[in-house]
Amino acid sequence: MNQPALAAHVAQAPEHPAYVTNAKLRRWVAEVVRLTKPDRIYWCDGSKPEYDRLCNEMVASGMLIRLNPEKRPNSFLARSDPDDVARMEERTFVCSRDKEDAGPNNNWEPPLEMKATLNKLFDGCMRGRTLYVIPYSMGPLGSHIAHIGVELTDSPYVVVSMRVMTRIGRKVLEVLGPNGYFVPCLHSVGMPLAPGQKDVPWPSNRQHKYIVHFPEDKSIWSFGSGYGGNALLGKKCFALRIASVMAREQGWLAEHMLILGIQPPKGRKHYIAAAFPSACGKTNLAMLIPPKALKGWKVTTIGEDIAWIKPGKDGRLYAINPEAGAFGVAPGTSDQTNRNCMAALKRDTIFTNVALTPDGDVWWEGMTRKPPKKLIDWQGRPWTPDSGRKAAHPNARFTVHLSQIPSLDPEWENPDGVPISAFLFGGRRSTTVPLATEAFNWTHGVYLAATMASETTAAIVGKVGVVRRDPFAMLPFCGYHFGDYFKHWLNAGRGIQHPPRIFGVNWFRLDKNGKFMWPGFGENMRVLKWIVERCEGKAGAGQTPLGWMPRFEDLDWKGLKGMTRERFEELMSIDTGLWANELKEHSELFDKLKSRLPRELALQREMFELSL
Ligand code: O2Y
Ligand code: MN
Repeated sequence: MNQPALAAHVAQAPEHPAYVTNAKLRRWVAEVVRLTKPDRIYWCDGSKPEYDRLCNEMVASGMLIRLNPEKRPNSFLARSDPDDVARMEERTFVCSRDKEDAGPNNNWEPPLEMKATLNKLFDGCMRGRTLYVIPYSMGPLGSHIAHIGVELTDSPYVVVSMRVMTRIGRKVLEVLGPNGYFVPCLHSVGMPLAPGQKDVPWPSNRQHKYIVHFPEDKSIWSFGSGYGGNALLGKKCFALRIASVMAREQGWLAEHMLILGIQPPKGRKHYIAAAFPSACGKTNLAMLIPPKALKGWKVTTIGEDIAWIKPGKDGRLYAINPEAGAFGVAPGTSDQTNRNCMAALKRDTIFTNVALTPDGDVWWEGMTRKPPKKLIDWQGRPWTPDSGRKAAHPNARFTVHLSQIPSLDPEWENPDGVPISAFLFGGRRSTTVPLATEAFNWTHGVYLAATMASETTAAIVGKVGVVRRDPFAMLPFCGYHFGDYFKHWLNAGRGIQHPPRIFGVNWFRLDKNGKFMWPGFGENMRVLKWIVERCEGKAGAGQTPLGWMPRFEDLDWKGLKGMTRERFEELMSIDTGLWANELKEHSELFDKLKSRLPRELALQREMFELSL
């Protein structure tokens, strides 16, 4: 029986299903039950009936709204607390024993003090609720690149989301076995219920929020938020912050990268892993549809957010997507910007903080040119186009299984991963940074990635349009000192026989009139084609102080109107004044990291300065 009710606040170990053979897991669950004092404990088996039952329970409790089954079969809308709408970087901590190990890129508190704070907050925090045990695998079950985590949570929304985003349940425990290693991930919305107290649709703790990582223990504690990256602990917390620490210790890479396949009309398929900060259109790039004029070129999707990359026996790097679903930003997604994604969202999708149409469907800004005449907004209030506010929250999300994406690559679950031909690094830069560059060599590529930056958008909390240095798009996600992380990357390239080539891109440069100079979306295929051809030694490039750059004649312009040689040259131009300022900012970044900055990168900066 997989559903024993737990007598409230028992002091002894709770019952567990017979198939739970891992003694460490049983002990840890018992310990957490004693601390958090849930009314019930439930071991998730990961089945579809379990998913359906939990969704129905949430519909009954008001946490989910079932969408019109004729418009969006098996799909739901959740409305979060207005205070709980995004990842909270200022409440995210990496608590290594030595502060220096966490680096200036992380919030830090001494681990013992943090554990004392958390123990107080977690004491009795699940009263009146169910503790769900979610065994999950990041990566295909049993893959040598995959790792197992177990999340304990009091949120059924987290359970159903984890079933979409990862592989969960009994099958994971079979792989774990009696002695297997797992990352313990403890999560609570931080809102216990007194006997008879009515629950709210989105429980969370308005006063205390903590998303905490202990890199030496490899454990995660998250309190107070039920949203996204704060609560689905397999994603940013495990697959990036903790995994980046594991990767450094074990000689692999855990990266904030999409993985896509590019099939030329003739010849072999290439896989590219690409890092972009949040709000740079990563999901759109991962599901790109090439322009018809580039006949025969195809793009396939392996992942749209995270890559785990390990060296293969043949001297190449191999990547898996550790996730099984996408938790993507809804606003801006449309048939024009991402037709594959819109097709994926037609059914079996959990939407969070989007608007509801009168006929029980969803809508968000950018989905259609004209908004519907009437909606219910993300906070449940009546909305019309002249309300003067957004109908969907700018960080509204969809949670969808990757198998629903039409462009999914047949190799997406290959336990050995796919071989990576190139790494791509990009940011949202309205000035300064040209459309495309190729690094001269691995060290130069690491410099390019270490110094990348992006402008903030409305989807990121804080000021809009501010340039933020975001090395490797890992600023909020690297679980240790960035100086050590750069060193690890330098070593990763040296240790392999066939390192991927490294490229930088910027789709977002504006002209003097504030208009995008590059059409973006499917047209990005022209740059991807050049990258693949560079990997095959077929495409030309010009040498510049920034690296190798495509000249007008190096890109395929078939079918694209309006890109003249002059316009292209403006798009590729290097303004030495702006680059002098850029180099100053590189120095400022390196100064912050100087105690652990690899010398090679400081030298690279000096050489760059001389070449400008
Ligand atoms: O706001 C959140 O909780 C989600 S953040 C996120 C989600 C999916 C993919 N990427 C990101 C990100 O911030 O990079
Ligand atoms: Mn991301």
